[in-house]
Amino acid sequence: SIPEGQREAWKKHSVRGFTTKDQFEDETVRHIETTLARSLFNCDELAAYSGAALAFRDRLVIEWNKTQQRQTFADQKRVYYLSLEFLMGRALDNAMLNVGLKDVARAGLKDLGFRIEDVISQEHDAALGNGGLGRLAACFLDSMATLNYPAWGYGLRYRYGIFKQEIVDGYQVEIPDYWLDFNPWEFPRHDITVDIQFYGYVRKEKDDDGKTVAIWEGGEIVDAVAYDVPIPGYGTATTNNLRLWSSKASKGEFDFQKFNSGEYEGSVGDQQRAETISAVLYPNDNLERGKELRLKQQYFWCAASLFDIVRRFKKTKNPWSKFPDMVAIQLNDTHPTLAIVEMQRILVDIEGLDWVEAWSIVQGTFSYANHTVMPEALEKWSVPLMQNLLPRHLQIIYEVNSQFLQYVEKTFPKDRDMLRRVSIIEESQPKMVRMAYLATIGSHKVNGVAELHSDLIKTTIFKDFVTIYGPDKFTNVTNGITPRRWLHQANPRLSELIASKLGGYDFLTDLTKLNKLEHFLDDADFKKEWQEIKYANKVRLAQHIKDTTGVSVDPKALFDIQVKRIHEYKRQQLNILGVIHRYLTIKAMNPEERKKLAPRVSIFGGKAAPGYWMAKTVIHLVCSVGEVVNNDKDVGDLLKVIYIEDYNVSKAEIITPASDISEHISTAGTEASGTSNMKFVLNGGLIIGTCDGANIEITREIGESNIFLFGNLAEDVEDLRHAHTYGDFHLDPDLNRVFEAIKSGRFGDAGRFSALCNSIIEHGDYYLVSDDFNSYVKTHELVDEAYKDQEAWLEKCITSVARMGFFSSDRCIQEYAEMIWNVEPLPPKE
Ligand code: GL9
Repeated sequence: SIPEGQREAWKKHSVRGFTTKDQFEDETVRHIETTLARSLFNCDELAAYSGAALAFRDRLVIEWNKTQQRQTFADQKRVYYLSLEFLMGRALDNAMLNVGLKDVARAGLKDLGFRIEDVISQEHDAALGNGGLGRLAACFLDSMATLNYPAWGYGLRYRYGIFKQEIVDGYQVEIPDYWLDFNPWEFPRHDITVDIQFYGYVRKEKDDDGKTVAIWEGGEIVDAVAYDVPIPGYGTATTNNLRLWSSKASKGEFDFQKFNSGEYEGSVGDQQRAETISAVLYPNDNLERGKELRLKQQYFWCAASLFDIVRRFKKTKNPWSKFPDMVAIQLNDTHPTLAIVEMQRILVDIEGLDWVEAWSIVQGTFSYANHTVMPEALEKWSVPLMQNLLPRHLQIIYEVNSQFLQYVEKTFPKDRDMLRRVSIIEESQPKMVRMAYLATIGSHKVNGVAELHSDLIKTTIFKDFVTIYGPDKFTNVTNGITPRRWLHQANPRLSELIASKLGGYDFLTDLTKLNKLEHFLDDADFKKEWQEIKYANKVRLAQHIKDTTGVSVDPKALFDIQVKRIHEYKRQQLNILGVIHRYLTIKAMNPEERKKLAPRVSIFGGKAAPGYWMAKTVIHLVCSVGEVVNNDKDVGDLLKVIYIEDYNVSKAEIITPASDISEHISTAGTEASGTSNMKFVLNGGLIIGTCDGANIEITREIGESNIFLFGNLAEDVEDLRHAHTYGDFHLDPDLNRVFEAIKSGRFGDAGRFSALCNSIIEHGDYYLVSDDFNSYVKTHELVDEAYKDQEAWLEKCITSVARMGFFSSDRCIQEYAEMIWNVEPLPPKE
């Protein structure tokens, strides 16, 4: 650091960042003119965005540096959140709001000739995630910073995020998302590079004390380079760090031999192979495919993060036994489970601790959140694959397993089959490593993400582990969402209206304060304004629909929205089959009957994994039905069917505030939590949903009369499926009518939809579409009825918002901090 004598000079010149409109304009124009080399003659909206982003970035960096210093000197426990996905969305709007300078920026940009909305919308979403799991990680980062927790995120810096979706002739087409052209929010740290080893072999050797040590040699080395992203808290100076690793050919490895001998292409090829590791986000949601490159990604990221965490710990000069008192590592699903093995390897092979001591440090450090019980999503890696890529790690896994099984055998000598059931190694052909078991054994706490889900994991996938460890190792932390992005940023007018009634914006950091809104249920002006805001949000969405699809929808109609990844268990097929039923019903009505109907707009959105044919068929069916219905003169505005292309975080910010009702209709027991259900209700929309995931707790909080629940319960699903398999299956008659219409070619070539129809009619209806169809249709009739009474509807919406306090990710993070991580906040000095 700088010697005492020169520090005054530093302090004098130290950057402070703007606070006034004038200073904001100074900084923005300076960046446009010098950093970007543009002028007032060629400054378009993108350049204005870039300039404003750089001005805000400067401000963030100042507080970021201070926060990092404070956290280093504080010598207290930190949290590391390991996630393969961070679905951040846009950063500028969020930064403006979190540092409290959006109004300053709006006025400044206006002076410079720009509308702030146009500038903000220039930004490319940071889309390093698939869906709920990645967005949860992003909400958690916001809450951890807002609550002043010393917390870092660790992830991968994918060159390509989730693909962009285009709908061409009613089919999904995937376009690569190259998003790094201009990204002012990341800081490359070329000095922070970690060597990551793959392949090779393990040699055993006796050390000086005669102890056998394992030495992992050979193979190849790839460099992990750190890229840091500042994460500003709301209403606090705390600015945490998200560190993303990028892969690069190691300097040592770059083949100069080839290079010099004229094999230029070969040497560039090596370079590219290394860079492939962090090149692309796997686009699957709730599905594992077991590709070697994916395992490479996982190890690359875990090893780099662990090296970084250990290096930081070692600087504190604490003994190893203190590691769990200084470090909490949270695993977002099983994707980072190799971090457990890597930690054990570092402690035993490199630091020379004995096995048992090392393992207790590991268990004290890690905790694991499970996000799904669906069998096809549970990670398993083939033993031969792991043997080849990570030979030493596989040995460690076998050793962990052997000690665990010895313990189980001793403790439960009567249950011989238990060993087979709980073994980390599945005795299949080839053998497989069960990552969820490894994560459970290596952690001190395991949690589910909503009450039902946390109960389910204890009775299904982890049943034996509850017997082995006792129930206390397993707990629940119900998911949450950040009210900063999902209310204040997405719905600024509603946020402002609420603030005007509650006397300020305190509810944004203590969401339970919303409950005071119930006092205003008789306030006519308040209600009128509430309704106007909802209408304006619908007008905005209608405009977006018009601009992108060419279809006009009436903002006065009931907007019925289902936006999320397309998956059979989420049952978009139930929704569209219900829409067809509605269409057939309208067609069969006389004009008098039609007049009594409440007009509807059925809105769908979401990406299908590129290899998931059934999901793609659902998209095609929705588009095909839209094509017919939207052009049917008999129907007019009574029904419109819309597919919104390329659903992502920034689209969600437009869509969520515009719903009257949203659909969360998964087969009971399949959706671990869902988080968009929370977002929609927080924005004054009602829900039609099944008794699944967080819907159940939402119902408990807002009251049964404020939600439209339908369908079979989780506890009955198994029996129903069993019945189907043994021939006890009766296709719902209304649903049969819908299938007849599809088969008759009314929505285009029926052959395209036969697999989808047959999965329900002939192949066991695994997701119980037919079993729930009648109750679904009936419940939609209740929705229609309820919507006719606008006054009562509005009351339901306001009451629901007032009772949503529980679903803030702040509450959720506090539960993790207190029950699982045992970390304290570190607020900035005033
Ligand atoms: C998910 C669950 O399916 C959701 O119900 C849950 O809300 C989120 C967050 O806990 O996690 N698990 C999962 O694999 N995905 C989820 O959304 N899918 C991805 O986003 C990859």
